[in-house]
Amino acid sequence: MHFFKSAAAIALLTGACVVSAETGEKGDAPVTTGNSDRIVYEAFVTSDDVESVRLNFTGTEDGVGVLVQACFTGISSSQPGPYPYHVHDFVVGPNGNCTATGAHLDPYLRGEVTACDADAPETCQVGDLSGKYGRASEDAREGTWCTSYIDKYLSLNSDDVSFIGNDRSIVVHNVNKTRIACGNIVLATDNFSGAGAYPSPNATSTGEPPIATGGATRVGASGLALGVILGVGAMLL
Ligand SMILES: *[C@@H]1O[C@H](CO)[C@@H](O)[C@H](O)[C@H]1NC(C)=O
Ligand SMILES: *[C@@H]1O[C@H](CO)[C@@H](O)[C@H](O)[C@H]1NC(C)=O
Ligand SMILES: *[C@@H]1O[C@H](CO)[C@@H](O)[C@H](O)[C@H]1NC(C)=O
Ligand SMILES: *[C@@H]1O[C@H](CO)[C@@H](O)[C@H](O)[C@H]1NC(C)=O
Ligand SMILES: *[C@@H]1O[C@H](CO)[C@@H](O)[C@H](O)[C@H]1NC(C)=O
Ligand SMILES: [Cu+2]
Repeated sequence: MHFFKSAAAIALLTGACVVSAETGEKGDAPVTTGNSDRIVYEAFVTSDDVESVRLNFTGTEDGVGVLVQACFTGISSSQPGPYPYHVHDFVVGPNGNCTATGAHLDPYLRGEVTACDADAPETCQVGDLSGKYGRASEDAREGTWCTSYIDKYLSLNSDDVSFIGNDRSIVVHNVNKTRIACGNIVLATDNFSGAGAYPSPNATSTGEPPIATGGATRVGASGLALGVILGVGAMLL
């Protein structure tokens, strides 16, 4: 990470060609809309090495993007940071198996060979939260370290390929990318019509999301399965 940043900085200073952002095979991630601020998803992540990581995903007043609030507490000093964390494709496996969560949420098939350029977040994998907004600090060892930001590419609408609810998870890694804890993203509050029923009339992204008709979850899952196949290497991260 630091290497890439330094390289880019040096390139800028010398007027040389800057490491460019990598656009997904299906284009950059479009800005999402229709994310109601009355919908909240949350994730609770814990393991032997991680006391707790809590994340909230809330819609916004204008419906653009998703507010992410995250607090990391009590990470074992045996795990070196700073800590990457991402939205992964699948739920946590039996016995808390983090490998079963698959790769990062990457519906636009951007891959991760080229590191995320935080200055061009639309080009990053949608689920690469730490790539876009920074890894969690080692301050989370002794106490609690929190962060919050609005990500314009996550979606709270089940018919969007960047939907983070149902069947997705959060994985926290150590600095070497080893998965040290994981937890599922679940619906916490839906103040429209009762749990489980989302307003979905105009829940599409701007731009041209590659959404087919049919069950949103299945469409998302098959698109993501393709992403996993294309990026088997990613499974190891
Ligand atoms: C998530 O939201 C709940 C309810 O608003 C709040 O109590 C909690 O502190 C939030 N968690 C984080 C990590 O922001
Ligand atoms: C964890 O999940 C992966 C992928 O699903 C699987 O290959 C592996 O055998 C599982 N490990 C354990 C200990 O269950
Ligand atoms: C992380 O990687 C460094 C060097 O790359 C190594 O010295 C260290 O033991 C690794 N730590 C863990 C917890 O894997
Ligand atoms: C649901 O929305 C109503 C009206 O906006 C509000 O009065 C109520 O407090 C909300 N309930 C929850 C649980 O957010
Ligand atoms: C969403 O749908 C409502 C009612 O169908 C409509 O009034 C509103 O303009 C739509 N919003 C967008 C962004 O399309
Ligand atoms: Cu990850």
